[in-house]
Amino acid sequence: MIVTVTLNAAIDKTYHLPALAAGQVSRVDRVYAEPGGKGINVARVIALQGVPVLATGFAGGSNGDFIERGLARQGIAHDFVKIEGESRICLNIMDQDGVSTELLEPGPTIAGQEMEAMRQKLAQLAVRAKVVAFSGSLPTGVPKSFYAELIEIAQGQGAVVFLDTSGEALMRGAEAKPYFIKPNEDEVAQWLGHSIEDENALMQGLLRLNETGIPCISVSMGAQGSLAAFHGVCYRVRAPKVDTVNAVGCGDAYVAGMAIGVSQGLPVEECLRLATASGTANALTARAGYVEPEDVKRLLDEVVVELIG
Ligand code: TA6
Repeated sequence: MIVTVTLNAAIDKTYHLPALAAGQVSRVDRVYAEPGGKGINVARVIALQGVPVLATGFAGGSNGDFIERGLARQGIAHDFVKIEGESRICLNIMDQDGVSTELLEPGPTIAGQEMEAMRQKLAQLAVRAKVVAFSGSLPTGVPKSFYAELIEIAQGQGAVVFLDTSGEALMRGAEAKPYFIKPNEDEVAQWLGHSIEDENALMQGLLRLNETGIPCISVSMGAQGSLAAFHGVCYRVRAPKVDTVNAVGCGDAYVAGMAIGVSQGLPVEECLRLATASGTANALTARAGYVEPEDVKRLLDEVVVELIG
């Protein structure tokens, strides 16, 4: 089983409208409301590909109820720590030209005993998990070191750990040496302590990070694909060209594909192929964190994985 952890779960609302004009009334044509937040998106994309998954994290209030009911309706197993606060709403406003504006709420304040409940729940769930994937921002009140703590708990139970977050939560979480991370170029530069001039410098930087004890690192190049350093070997991965309908959640779908590949013990190239095909398939649907499994299968053959050093 794969377990996904979303500490800052959300209702992801997507508003499709002709144009967003600041300071004016805009009428919305279509609304999608889904259980969301990065880890929940990861769980959905895994479930859609028929692989056993369980979503955990913090959920509270009527938004938390909506998230849990939505997951049940979508057939996704879940076991959240119930919190006093209200889970957040994340809004994606898409205009007719496909330009997306995201408004992400900070999320509820988490109390000390709720964090303790999370530590205990994770210890129970991680025993049964091959992969535990932590994704997304930390809600208010949660220390930046919390991911590192949870990673150590999951690793202590024998799970392979993924961490997809940003900024200080990533820097601190990475100290616990997760198996897979997905930083952006700026975060890699911050780690290395110098700017990155070109692809070769990025590649050398990722290899140095491998040496610090993080075996698998992917840096997204957007629609072009990604650059990855896995176990001291670098790969350039070219994504198939598609007409993007909604790019929100592509990174989460990439993590989902990678988690499936790693949990099934696929070779590195196949993991990168599945991750990229899943990320690209997400771009083809109007919903965030969603894929049609046939799209993933079809796109697999179109992903190009090159060994570059
Ligand atoms: O990756 C897209 C997305 O997952 C949205 O679905 C939205 O919920 C958001 O990211 C949350 O990101 P955050 O980093 O705040 O957890």
